[in-house]
This record gives sequence, C-alpha cells and structure tokens, in this order.
Amino acid sequence: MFNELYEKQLKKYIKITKRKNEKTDFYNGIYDKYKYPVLTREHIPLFWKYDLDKESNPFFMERLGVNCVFNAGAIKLNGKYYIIARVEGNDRKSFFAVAVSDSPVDGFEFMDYPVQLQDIDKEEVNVYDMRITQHEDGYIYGVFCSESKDKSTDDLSSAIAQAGIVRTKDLINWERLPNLKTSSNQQRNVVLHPEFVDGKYAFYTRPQDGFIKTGSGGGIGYGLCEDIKNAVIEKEIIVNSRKYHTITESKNGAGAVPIKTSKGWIHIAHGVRNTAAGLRYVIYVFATDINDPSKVIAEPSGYFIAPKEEERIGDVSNVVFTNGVIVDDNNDVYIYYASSDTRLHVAKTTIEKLVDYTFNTPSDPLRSVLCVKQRSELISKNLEIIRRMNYYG
Ligand code: BGC
Ligand code: BMA
Repeated sequence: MFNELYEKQLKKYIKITKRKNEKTDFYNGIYDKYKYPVLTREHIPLFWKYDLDKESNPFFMERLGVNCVFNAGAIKLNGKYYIIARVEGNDRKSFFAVAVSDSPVDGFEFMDYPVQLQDIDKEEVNVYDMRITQHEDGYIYGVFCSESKDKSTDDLSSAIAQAGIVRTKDLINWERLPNLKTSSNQQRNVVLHPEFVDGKYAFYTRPQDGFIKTGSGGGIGYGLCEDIKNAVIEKEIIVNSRKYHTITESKNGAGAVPIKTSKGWIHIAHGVRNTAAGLRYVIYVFATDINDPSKVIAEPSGYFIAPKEEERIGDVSNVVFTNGVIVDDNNDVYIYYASSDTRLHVAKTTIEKLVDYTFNTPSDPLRSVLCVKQRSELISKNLEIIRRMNYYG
C-alpha cells in the first residue's frame, strides 16, 4: 500500500518534470507565451514533503507541504539554465531553491536541498524574491528581501523589509554578506547592477515609508556603494517615479537584472495599482542610458505583461511578477514570471524585439484626451495604408 501510494505520486512528479512545453497561440508580436508553467508546487521532489519511512508515516502523508513556487531569479551557467525560485511552505515561510534544466522552457528539476542561508540575524523571519546578478567582479550575487517583525507597532502584519545579500560561484555554496544599509527603513525589490559604475557597486532600490505604503517613497531608486562586504548606500536618488493614474500609481519596483543592449539597459520591472479588488501587479519595461544606468531614456506606455486567464487566479490573485530573465547565447530572451504568487511561467522574446518594443512603443501621454489623440494618429495612418492596399490590391 505505502509503496503503491509512493509510486503513484512519483509517476505524477516524473510526468510533470518531463513534460515538454509548447508555445501558446497568444500573440502580440512582442513575446510568445508557453503553455505550461515551468515550475509549480507539483515540481517539488516528494522527499521534501513526505516522510518516506513506512514506520513513522504509515498513511504516506505529506508532513511538510509546499504551497507554491513562484518569483524566481534566473541565470545560464556552463550551458545549463538555472532558476532560483521562491518556494513557500504550507507554513507561509518562503525560502530559495535552485532548479536546473538543459532547456530554458521545460525539464526543470530541483537540486536535492533548498538553499541553506547562513543565519546572521535571529530577527529575520521570512526571505523572498532573489535577483541573481552575474557581476563583473567574478561573483554571482543574490539580492533578496529579508523580512522581520516590526516591533514598534501592535499591528501583527507590520514588517520591516531589508535587502539581504549572498554570493556564490557555483549556486551551491552561498556566502551571506551583511544586509544593505540605506537611509530608508524599508527596502524591497533591490537589484544589483551587473557592472561597476564609477568603480562602485550600483543598486536599484525601492525605498518606502511603511511596509505596504510607499508614503514619500517615490519609485525605483538607485545608489552606489563602495564595499559589497559592508554595503552602505549614502545617497539614494529616484530614477523611475510612480505616476498618477498609470500602472505604477501605488508602487513600482525593479524586477529582473537590467539587460545590456546596444541602445541602453533594458529593465523589466513591476507596477502596482490599487483597485476595489485589491492590488493589481503588472510587468512593465523601461530603459536607462548605457553610460549612466540611473538615467531613464525610454519607457513604453502601459504594461508589458499583465495577468491573463488562469494567471489571474492564485494565492494572491491578479498578480504577475518577475525577478529573473535569461539572455541566451543567440540573443533569445526568456522572461520567468510568476502569476498570482502561485506558479512560474516563461515568456520568450529576442533582444532585437525587446529593443524595438522599448524604443519604438509610444510613451504614456498620461491623459485620456491625449491617449485618444495618440491612438487616432495610429488609426489615420493605418486607414491610409489600408486604402492604398485596396487601391493597388
Ligand atoms: C509577502 C510578500 C509581499 C509583501 C508585501 C510579504 O510578507 O511575503 O509576498 O510582497 O509581504 O505585501
Ligand atoms: C510583493 C512582492 C512579491 C509578490 C507581490 C504580490 O510586494 O515582493 O513577493 O509577488 O508582493 O503579493
């Protein structure tokens, strides 16, 4: 009985991890979407959840269930594709786990153990959303959110979020460095830039007044630091502000590590607006100057990816979120994005398309009347083309 139950679940696990992915018929010309999520809770090895000892677990029960697998950093290393996912147990605590595959779109399997972070702060309760930066100093860095209880209030849901930093060369042994220090007492969505700027480490930050409320925190920030082993940002500036009645009205934050292109650094970030149904998270794109990664030089209007169909539903519905992108050797770009804090998907584009999208999509004119004008110009240009086609055709 025990063995049968085990084998049945094992078959399901093998089926899901060996399942081949395929493109959907979703079309916008900008990226393709894949049918199956690349990681879900079903991808978690059985030996992470069940006690496989018949004596101590006669009913073959899950002892330590996993709730979801989502927001992930990503990197290609020695020809393999690695995803560093946020895994959340049934106990609501998140941790990091590395999954690897020979393919960017399917076949991901977790390494035997989750990432074992060094315990440097007894107050730290939860960790999540690791960004993986292959830095020119030779290390691979992971920057993540380290959360602890806010003891200054009786509100039990109030927390202090800080940026934790680890580094590795092999994705197995991780050296933990002290958390980043900035003048804001809340930091989430911190991303390390892959190159030195003026000989210093450059971080994208997201200062906030409160844990959920941005307060005076105006958007995605930026700052330099001298020493990564004791990272302090003295001066933080806002590079990409939140704006009224846009997709970033409530919050925005850096997502994946910026992608270097001939026209500038391309950032795939997230924007949040509030609705009667709660916060809505979408993914958007902007670019910064190749020589000054704090200077925004392009920002296509609206969202790049928004939750669609089954992506809308999950633990925290109406959310898409990304913190990991892989640029392949042939300039294909894989965007790993999670939906509704539940599962991880992949979308595929190319550097060429991403550059075209970023630099040739009109920007948001910020007012309905101007948006109609913008759209009418497109319509009249197109009607002219259609008329000509009919005439010659
Ligand atoms: C959750 C995150 C969330 C944050 C703000 C944290 O406690 O783990 O997923 O982004 O709160 O809502
Ligand atoms: C946050 C993020 C994510 C999460 C999102 C929606 O602020 O840091 O971890 O996907 O909220 O819950």
